[in-house]
Amino acid sequence: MNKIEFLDLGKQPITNNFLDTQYPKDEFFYNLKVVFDEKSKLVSLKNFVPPEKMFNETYAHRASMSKTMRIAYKNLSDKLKKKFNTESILEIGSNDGVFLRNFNSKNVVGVEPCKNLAEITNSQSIKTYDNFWDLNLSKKIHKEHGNFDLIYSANTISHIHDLNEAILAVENLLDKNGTFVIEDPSLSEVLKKNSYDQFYDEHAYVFSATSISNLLNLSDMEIFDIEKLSTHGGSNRYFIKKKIGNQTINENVIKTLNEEKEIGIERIETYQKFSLNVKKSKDELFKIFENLKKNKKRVIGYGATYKSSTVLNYCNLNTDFIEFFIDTTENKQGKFTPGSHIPIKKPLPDILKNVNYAYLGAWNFKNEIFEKEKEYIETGGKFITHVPKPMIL
Ligand code: DWN
Repeated sequence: MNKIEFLDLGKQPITNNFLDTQYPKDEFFYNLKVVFDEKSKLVSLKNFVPPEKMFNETYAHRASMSKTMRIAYKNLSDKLKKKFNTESILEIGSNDGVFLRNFNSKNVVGVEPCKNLAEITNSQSIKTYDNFWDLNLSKKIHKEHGNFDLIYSANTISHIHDLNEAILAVENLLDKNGTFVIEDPSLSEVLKKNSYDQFYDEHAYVFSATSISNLLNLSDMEIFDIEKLSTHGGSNRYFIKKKIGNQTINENVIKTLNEEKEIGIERIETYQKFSLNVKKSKDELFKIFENLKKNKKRVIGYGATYKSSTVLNYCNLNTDFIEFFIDTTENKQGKFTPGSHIPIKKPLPDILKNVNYAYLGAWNFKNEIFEKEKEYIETGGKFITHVPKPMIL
């Protein structure tokens, strides 16, 4: 038994289950516990939630809803076009096409198990398979499209439970000198920022370069470059090749692995200390909300993110403390946050009038939000965050 439990975030709902009624009778909950595998150094949820419960035809998250992300994907596609031969591109977890729509190549294919999202890209002439990523699908795509010279996947590989099969399925489709690019939240950043809200049902894993490298050791692929990104609260972008491929290995790889060693990514004690910081963060955040309630301040939530579901449910924050959330995603509006049952509203022009505090559910878009809400800030409106520690901004 190599897996050691270090964090218990309590009873949690399905983060994508934005509710039609405020108090449903049959809401699904599971115990959100996090474990560290001493052998592979992988950090994962102890209990995986069945994928069909999470990724279905009512999937709410639309990657194109933030300007920051639209720009980030446009810039990335320009860069990849320059850097690699991108005649044929496959994206695993293509969401609403925010990345693929930047390409005009001969062979652009998406994979997206959430049927409502796959429908969007299929209607934009981006061939999209509405299936889960596995070896069978990979073989089917191979028959229909052959090999790919670029396989890209952002915020998806960490959602797939059987990582060995997911990697095999990529190997099967990747050209000899092709590049597999993945990006996911970085475990180092989670530890540094105490951003425990990166743990929720969909995030079966939070990767480090160390764990990705150990995982690839079981395959015929290896990392040849790593970029650190500010997106999604701090992510890593891994460039992966076949061992027989002709790409050279950048010194960033060893540098990142060494940095991770220095912060103790390979040691259970690091995670036990993190767990204590998380408990402290919960108490401090709750005190802030309690105090504001006592002083009769108007408090709302800004960005009903999946991440914030972990915070709200772990810290027992509900409509006693947060009047409502605002969110730009249409299919969240008019609904209620999972587990915590807080109404979600459309951000109409005057909605922040007379609001004193806004809890930043979308803390990862702080800059974009602060830029947008200049008037609110200038007229005395404040934000609350829990990252890197609970505070008023
Ligand atoms: O990995 C995942 C990430 C990429 O997306 C998925 N498992 C699910 C989802 O997680 P999330 O909800 O934590 O992601 P975001 O991108 O942090 O969500 C931002 C939310 O905030 C969106 O619902 C849009 C909203 N928003 C807003 O209302 N006003 C965002 C901005 C920038 C704004 O100005």
